Amino acid sequence: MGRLIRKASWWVWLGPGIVLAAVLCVVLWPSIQAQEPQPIYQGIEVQFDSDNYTISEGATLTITVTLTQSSSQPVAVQWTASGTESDGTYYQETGTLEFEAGETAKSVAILLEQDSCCQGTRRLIATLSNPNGAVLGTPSTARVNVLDDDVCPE
Ligand SMILES: [Ca+2]
Repeated sequence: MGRLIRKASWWVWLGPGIVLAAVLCVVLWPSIQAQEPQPIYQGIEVQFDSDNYTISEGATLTITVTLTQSSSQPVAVQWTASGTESDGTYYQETGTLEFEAGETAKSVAILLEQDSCCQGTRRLIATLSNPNGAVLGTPSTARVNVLDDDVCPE
């Protein structure tokens, strides 16, 4: 008899408990969903402001990298500029740009070697990679034309 009563009282609590849990789920579900963390980079793209730059040798090239919208979190991206020097050696310069929260533009300054050789227009390629807090937009690759300022002998 005592055992039967204990069993009955267990059910008495379990029934309302299930109902209460179901009600709480229905009531709280929208706020639980709203709090689900979204990727911070959703919709934020990092890219060059142009896919083609032209500059004279010996000058400083400024490449601007932009975010399509500001982020509430820091954003970082690696950049690389590479090509061939006038003496034929391979050139590569690389670095990381870090955007503070709210910043949407950063610049990279690259000094282009001055020489006295006549070599015509040289080309460098600038690329963005490994974004953190954003995704790569377009353009993430840009061509850099380095104009020769030396007069070629006849
Ligand atoms: Ca030159």
